[in-house]
Amino acid sequence: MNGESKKTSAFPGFLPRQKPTDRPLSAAMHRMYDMWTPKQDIGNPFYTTFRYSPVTGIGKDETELSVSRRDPSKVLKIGDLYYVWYTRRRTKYMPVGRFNIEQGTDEVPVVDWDLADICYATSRDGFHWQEQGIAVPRAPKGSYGDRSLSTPDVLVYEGRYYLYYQTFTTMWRANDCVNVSAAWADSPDGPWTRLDRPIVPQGEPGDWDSCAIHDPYPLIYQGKIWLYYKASPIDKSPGNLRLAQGVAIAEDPAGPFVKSELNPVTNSGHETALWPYEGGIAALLIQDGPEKDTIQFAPDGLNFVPKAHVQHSPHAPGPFCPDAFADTGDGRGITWGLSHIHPQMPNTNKGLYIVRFDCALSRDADRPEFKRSNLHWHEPSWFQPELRLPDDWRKRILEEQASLDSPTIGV
Ligand code: AAL
Repeated sequence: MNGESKKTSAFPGFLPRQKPTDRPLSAAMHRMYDMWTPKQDIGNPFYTTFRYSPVTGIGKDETELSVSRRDPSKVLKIGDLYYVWYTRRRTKYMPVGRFNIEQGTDEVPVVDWDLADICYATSRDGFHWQEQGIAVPRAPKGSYGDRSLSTPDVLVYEGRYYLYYQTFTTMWRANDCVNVSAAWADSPDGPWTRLDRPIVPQGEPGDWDSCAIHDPYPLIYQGKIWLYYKASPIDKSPGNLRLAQGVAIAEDPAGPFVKSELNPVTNSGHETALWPYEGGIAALLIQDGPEKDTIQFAPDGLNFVPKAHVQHSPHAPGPFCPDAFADTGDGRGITWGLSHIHPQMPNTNKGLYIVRFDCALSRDADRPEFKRSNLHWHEPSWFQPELRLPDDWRKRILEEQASLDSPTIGV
């Protein structure tokens, strides 16, 4: 080349489908191919936006009582009817808060999911629901599960229905320490028989799941019952693992459930929704941890990798997932479900309520309108209480600023 250096041409505007090998690539462009997809959000089957709708029957409740409906299960369709199970609390008093446990009584809840039962509702269209009442009530006073049952999810196995839920005895426990038990029925309308014992027990002191076993989420996968759950350790020192997800596997819905030795299988997430996808399992991780607000995929149900970032994810999503128990090895994905939201401030005493979300995570539905990125939020979102800078922070920031903000160097 007679000493002339050959200048690489600029990167093409049209992203090549294959990773270019004839030019240097930045770390970001390597990731574009190795981790994400050159088809970008619009062509990424794991990317979606979410749209929300109010629902009737189990949505916002205007009664005088302090009412909460939250943590919806997966939605099942049985004949023409959709079914959902959820935590319902109806108390005369509002929760006193997790720092006032000693103020909790048989009538005064400590947290929003205290003094609750497992309720269910049915619908013909997924928007209009009829509450059918309590499916599984708390156990009689003095027995296991007498304080609160919450955060259910549902399994159908060999023609029987199983509900798994957090089971609080005597009193709501500090740090939400709790284990999971179950009930079964021959019909989705019950009657339910409670198995009044821990089905997924807490780990040993020192283990990552020694305090809370939360958010049980059963699927049938590879011929067995896979029960995913979120957990946390007793020791809450900074630096300790918080809110990761594990899985326990059983051949019988009543257990024994054997915890995977790979647990935890996620490092993030909160009330994670999961669904069979192709030959593996997809998961929507929200709210907590370094990989919050991502959709992940594990080809073996265990080794999850982020596949898309999402925004404004549904909280505690319970998707309609017709093949959750089919174990076809060819999971189709999801298009909608139910989730919960906090009512508008300052109406917090009302507890949470259920809404519907729609999305585009199904291999069978083409929904380009859900594939937009570059979303813009309007005033009410920016200045809602969780985002607006509180007055006392502002005061401290102004004080700090006086010493922190040295003059711009070089002017
Ligand atoms: C939720 C869930 C569990 C917790 C509480 C009710 O976000 O993680 O269900 O116990 O909060």
